[in-house]
Amino acid sequence: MIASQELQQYWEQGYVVLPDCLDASVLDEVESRLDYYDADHHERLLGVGKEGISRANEIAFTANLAGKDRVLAEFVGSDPFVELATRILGPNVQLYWDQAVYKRPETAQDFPWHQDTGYVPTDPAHYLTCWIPLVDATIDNGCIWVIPGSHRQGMVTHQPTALGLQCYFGPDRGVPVPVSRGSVIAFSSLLFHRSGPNVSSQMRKAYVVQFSVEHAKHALTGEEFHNGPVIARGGRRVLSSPPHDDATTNSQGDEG
Ligand SMILES: O=C(O)CCC(=O)C(=O)O
Repeated sequence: MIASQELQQYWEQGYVVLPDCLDASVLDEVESRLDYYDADHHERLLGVGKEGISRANEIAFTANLAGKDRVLAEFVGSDPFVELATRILGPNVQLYWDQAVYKRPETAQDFPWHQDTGYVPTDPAHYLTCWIPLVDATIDNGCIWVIPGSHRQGMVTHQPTALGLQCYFGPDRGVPVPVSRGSVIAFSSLLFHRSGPNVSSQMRKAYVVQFSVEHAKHALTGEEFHNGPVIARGGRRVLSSPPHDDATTNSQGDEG
């Protein structure tokens, strides 16, 4: 899934696009599960308007889905992610976090510049974010933008804003990273990134899947994370017992 040149770009620029590395029929199944959880979450959002960084009719972050869904659990623990994550993080890897991020048509606001570690500080600070589009992500529908090389600054301060935490207010517009369905953007948890408004008439759908070394801890409390299963030990895939599908409850959380 990742060639040496791509690995080099990841370490130098903080991100790399891995084109056409996921199977379309697998993505169909993943998308239908995410649609289900997003619809359920959005229904509740309509009642409250805003919940953390999720806003009804604009953007919904629906988190920790692989822990309760067999299709998603298999997907995040599948060979492409085991290979990618072990190349970047070493032999022992766990799922740190997963969330659907659905940006609805005509969402005028961006999701502001941040590092993923700005939301929850981790030890080690570096983990791997895989941004997986379920539809082609374009400038018009709110693709990811990055500031290449910004990961080298380490963890920086974030300020709260109405749209989410923000770590950069300067003039650098960054670079857009449009990607087609089937591709993955792999980026460092320390990379400054944002997503643009969705001025299209279609939903922009993404699944954000993050992997850390096993035993990663909260940087302030020292507590180990248990948000997801170990997917690799000794560089080899770990087959975890599948969760039973949960068709009645949902969990959400905030993680930029
Ligand atoms: O998908 C998006 O619009 C933003 C997601 C993001 O930046 C994140 O989950 O860290």
